[in-house]
Amino acid sequence: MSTRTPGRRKHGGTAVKIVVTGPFSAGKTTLIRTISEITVLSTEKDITDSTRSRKAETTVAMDFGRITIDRDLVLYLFGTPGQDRFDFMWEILGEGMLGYILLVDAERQDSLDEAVGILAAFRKMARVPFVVALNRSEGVSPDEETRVRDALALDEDVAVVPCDATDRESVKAVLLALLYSVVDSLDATAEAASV
Ligand SMILES: Nc1nc2c(ncn2[C@@H]2O[C@H](COP(=O)(O)OP(=O)(O)O)[C@@H](O)[C@H]2O)c(=O)[nH]1
Ligand SMILES: [Mg+2]
Repeated sequence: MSTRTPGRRKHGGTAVKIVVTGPFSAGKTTLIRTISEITVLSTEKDITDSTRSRKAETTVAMDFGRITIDRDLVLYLFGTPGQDRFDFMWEILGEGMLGYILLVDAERQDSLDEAVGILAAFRKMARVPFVVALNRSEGVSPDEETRVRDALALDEDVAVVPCDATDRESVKAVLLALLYSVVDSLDATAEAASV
């Protein structure tokens, strides 16, 4: 029994779930496709309504991808649909997540506006760490960061990071920022428990 399919948890490693959420057309599907080592399972559907002009298809239910960090840790990435009529999927996808990435299109104000409601729903749903990734941004200027922090009413400990969803290294940096936040929150919990 030595031949094995990679990804099965033979060594008892941990598989964790990370959700990628954000407004319509922020780049969620692209981000997951860029980083996933398996072909991303997307349930895309032709758009027939007025949003058609922005792109030809949209994710109606979810995207699913996987990245192996090492033998002991595998991340499963779930991308949420971005349109209101699929809100009911958020709770299903958010169940048991370790943390989430809120992806926003830095070039569009309406993307940030839409992100406010999505973040409110996610915060209500689960108190887990998250990072805000600004897609299509060349670095985050202090002004830009302040604008995003104010709009989303972010705590100081929430990271705001630049992102190019088409670039593997950039997507890795976003995932790392999230993993650091997770570790920080575990440390904080351990500290609170020890006093
Ligand atoms: N130039 C550029 N285009 C992007 C980037 N991310 C996404 N796109 C494009 O923007 C459109 C929407 O991206 P998609 O991943 O479908 O967004 P989603 O609705 O959040 O899943 C697609 O045509 C992508 O190819 C990026 O970082 N840079
Ligand atoms: Mg999508």
